[in-house]
Amino acid sequence: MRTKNLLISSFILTLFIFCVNSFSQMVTYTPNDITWKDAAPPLPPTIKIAVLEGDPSKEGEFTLRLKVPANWKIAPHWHPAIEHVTVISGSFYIGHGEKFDEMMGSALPAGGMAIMQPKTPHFAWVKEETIIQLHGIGPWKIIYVNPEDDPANKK
Ligand SMILES: [Cu+2]
Repeated sequence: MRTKNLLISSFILTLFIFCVNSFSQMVTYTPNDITWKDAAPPLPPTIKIAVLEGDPSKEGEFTLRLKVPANWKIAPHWHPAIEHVTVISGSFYIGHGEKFDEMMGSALPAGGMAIMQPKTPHFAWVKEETIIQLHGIGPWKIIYVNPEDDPANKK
């Protein structure tokens, strides 16, 4: 009887571990599952953020989405690690360089993508509300070319 109970409890435990592992091995989101929060520096507070995978402030893979309001722009900056930007909705305008210049940028429509190698200076802007997805390897940081552009330095 004791052996039978032990067998049943170890079976239940195995099933439980299997279920927990299955959940962490596959995560799915529908657009309605995504919870938006106000962004914090180094992002301006007008942006909404949703972290889908990992913790961008820590080491390791992360995936996040940013909902950017119409007529927003970000000053020239770079990231310490590779960054992948995928446009989910709207249009994202992005340019390469240390000076903000709309003539030096190009539009990425929904479905478009940009890949920035570490320390590549770039700037971006939108005309309509736009959602982008960023994925890369943390810790994710924004280093502004001009530190006064960093929302963390503004009072
Ligand atoms: Cu960037």
